[in-house]
Amino acid sequence: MTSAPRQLASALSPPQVRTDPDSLREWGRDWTRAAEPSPAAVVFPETTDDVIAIVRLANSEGLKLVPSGGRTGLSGGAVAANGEVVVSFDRMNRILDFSAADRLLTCQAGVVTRTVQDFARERGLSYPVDFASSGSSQIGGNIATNAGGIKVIRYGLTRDWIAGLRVVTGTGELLDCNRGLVKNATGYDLRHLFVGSEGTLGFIVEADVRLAPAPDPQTVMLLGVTEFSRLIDVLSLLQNTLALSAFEFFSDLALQKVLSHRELRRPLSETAPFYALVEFDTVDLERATAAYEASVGNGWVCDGVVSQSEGQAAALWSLREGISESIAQFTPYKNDLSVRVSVLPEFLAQVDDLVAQSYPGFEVCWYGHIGDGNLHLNILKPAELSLSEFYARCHAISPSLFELVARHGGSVSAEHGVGLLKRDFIGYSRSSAEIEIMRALKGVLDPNQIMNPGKLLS
Ligand code: 2HG
Ligand code: ZN
Repeated sequence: MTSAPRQLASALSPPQVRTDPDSLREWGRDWTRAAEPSPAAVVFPETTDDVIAIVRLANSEGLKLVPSGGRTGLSGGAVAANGEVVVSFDRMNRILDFSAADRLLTCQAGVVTRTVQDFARERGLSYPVDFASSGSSQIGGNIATNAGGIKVIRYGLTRDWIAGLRVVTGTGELLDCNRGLVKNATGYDLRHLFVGSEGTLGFIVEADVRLAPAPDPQTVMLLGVTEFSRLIDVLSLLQNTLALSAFEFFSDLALQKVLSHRELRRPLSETAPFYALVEFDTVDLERATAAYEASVGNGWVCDGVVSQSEGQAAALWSLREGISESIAQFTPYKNDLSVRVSVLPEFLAQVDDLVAQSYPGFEVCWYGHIGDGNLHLNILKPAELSLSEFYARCHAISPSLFELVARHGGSVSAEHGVGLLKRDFIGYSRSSAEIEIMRALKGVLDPNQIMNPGKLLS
């Protein structure tokens, strides 16, 4: 062992430190394939004191630390490509407390999202933040990126469910932020500073997570939509008619990729250029059916299907949730854009034009959480292009796309975080004054710049 791993092994215990090539490779990266993992070691703290010891050692020995949760990130936030020490939260995976009266659970950062959801359900409650990666993403990573997902229009983002945080700052100090309080008007709410900070200010070690009442029974409807712009008409009509839990969309290309990857049959007898997947309370079924018929009458929708059971609802959801996994083989160049919903019609029309001009010959997969203004635009790599050539061509186009986002007051990373991949583009969504304040805050909480260096801020 070289000196850093040896020092870590003496601060922790030897089995908590790994340096074998397979571990370095596995824990050294997330779902992005942009940079080759090359960490010096992976450490597995088991307690908050372990995390404090690691951060103190890093400060005194000049080690750089990269936090690692479920490694499902899509912006390279958990990539360790420069000899950093990866701090994995896999062994800090316990639910520590539950209070029915407060509707709160307290857990360590490494608890998997699905475990939190199941725990809540078994107690007649729910944790309503949900996404395709719930089975492997960890709560600490969700908080560090303020993860969104598929139910944002009804339930908001991860931030909205975090009632308290314990954080080890970049100086090794333990902060106990907000302690699960509903009301606490005592100055700056540091809890919210750490939500979305991507491990650049400190490591989240424990969270108090708010739980919701169990949801009423839900029905899913899949609609074939005749034109891109009609998605917004269908959204407005349904939103004025029902309380929606989700309004997602995907293009026919995205559907084709899922169908062939999972060997499934088409869900509708008619093929449409776009599909909307809508979830709502089953009690509203009659109103949803009337809205569907009106949409067909207006020529916005050409076909549709409504789930008759939980199994059918899950099968329809899998068409949307399976997209990311199904296109991974094409090493897509990912865009995760958002604008205000009111701006969507104009924004989408302009993105559509730009994409048609800029990516002739490339397959462009559209999908996302259109109900909250979030669009995932994935450009698929043609087999004959090398990865570097493909990335270079996409990078050349990104400034025009991001100009468009900036002109519409949008965000260049709606829910995947900035990490490495969007770092150089953050100026399209944040002013230089804001970026300077972010740097100053980092200087206070991480003066030696040891926490996830190079991510979010350059
Ligand atoms: C989703 O909405 C995820 O499916 C992944 O946020 C998006 O793969 C993507 O670009
Ligand atoms: Zn998404």
